[in-house]
Amino acid sequence: MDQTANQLQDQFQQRIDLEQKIEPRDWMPEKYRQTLIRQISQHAHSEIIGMLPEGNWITRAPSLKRKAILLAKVQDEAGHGLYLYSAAETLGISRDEMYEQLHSGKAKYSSIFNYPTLSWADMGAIGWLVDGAAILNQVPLCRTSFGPYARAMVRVCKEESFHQRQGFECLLQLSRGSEVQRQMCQDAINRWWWPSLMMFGPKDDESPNSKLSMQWKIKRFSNDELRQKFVDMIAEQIKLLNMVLPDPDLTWNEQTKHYDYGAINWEEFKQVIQGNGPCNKERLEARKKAWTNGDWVREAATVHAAKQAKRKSEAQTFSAKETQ
Ligand code: BYC
Repeated sequence: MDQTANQLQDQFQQRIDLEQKIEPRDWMPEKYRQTLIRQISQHAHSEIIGMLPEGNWITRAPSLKRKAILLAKVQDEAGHGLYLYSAAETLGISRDEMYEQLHSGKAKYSSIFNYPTLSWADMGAIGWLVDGAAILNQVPLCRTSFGPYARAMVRVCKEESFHQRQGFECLLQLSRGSEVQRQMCQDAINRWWWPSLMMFGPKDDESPNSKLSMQWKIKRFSNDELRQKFVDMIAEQIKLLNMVLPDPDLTWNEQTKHYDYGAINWEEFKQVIQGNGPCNKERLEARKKAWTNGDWVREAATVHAAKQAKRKSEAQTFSAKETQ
């Protein structure tokens, strides 16, 4: 690396250390840009794919109130995807490129959305566990070093907190209901618990991106630190539901002041992120179909924008001539 490049790197790291936000037009190492494009676009894809498992239950919500809540939540997720795609675009990648990466399988999205939603209780479990995990991961991202990502996350987190509360309240109702409802609630918790723990990513010593992401303050906490916070939070909250977590090894450790938990099935995680989870193919097919079906909308919007631009430029030429 020549001296100027070294100086730029040093200045960049100093700015990060001083907690100054990096903005799109600032100098940044190419690897920082690529890491952010990867993480933000994958985060955006997760929001959009994440609409599918819950969207599956909108027509079958048990009451008007529950339907309205679920509709609002799924719409929020579409909004989160859009803020995040916009933040990624400021780094010089187009939205079409990001979609292409998703459709071709090059870009990942969160492993959690490759599991099926089998009962209404899954809507509660997703809200409580999946959004609960998402909040723990995303609140620190409000202070991430890249300005547009940090600002997008502020609004996302406000909405996520409502998502988690509605999920917990949904399960609370079921947990106080009939025996069948209680069983449905426990079954959903059993199925979503371990995949929720996998959302935080591989163990720290097997996380190739963490070192640089922590140095650049893209990530503020490691995967294992956040996972532990999540276990500690949920192990307490579940007591209010009078349900149990499907982990016989879950125990309070008086020395560490944290809950110990059992072994995560990392082979399952690997399979899911390699495309072999229960719903990977179905999820990707649904997105590709939506892209193809939306072709005419994109075409119409492009033609309309070109027409508007032409009219504007003609009007400007006309008024310029008038004033001469
Ligand atoms: N699933 O080096 P690592 C939501 C990949 S949306 C799939 O630790 P990093 C919600 C990782 O990408 C939730 N892949 O990576 C929406 C990397 O592969 P590549 C989404 C995973 O980036 C609707 C490789 O494994 N949240 O909340 O330092 C309804 C090695 O990992 C996963 C975000 O995206 C996974 N779980 O750390 C309800 C938050 N974990 O890319 C809820 C933003 C890891 O090198 N993202 N991989 O090929 C992050 O905070 C970080 O990207 C992660 C991973 C902590 C997820």
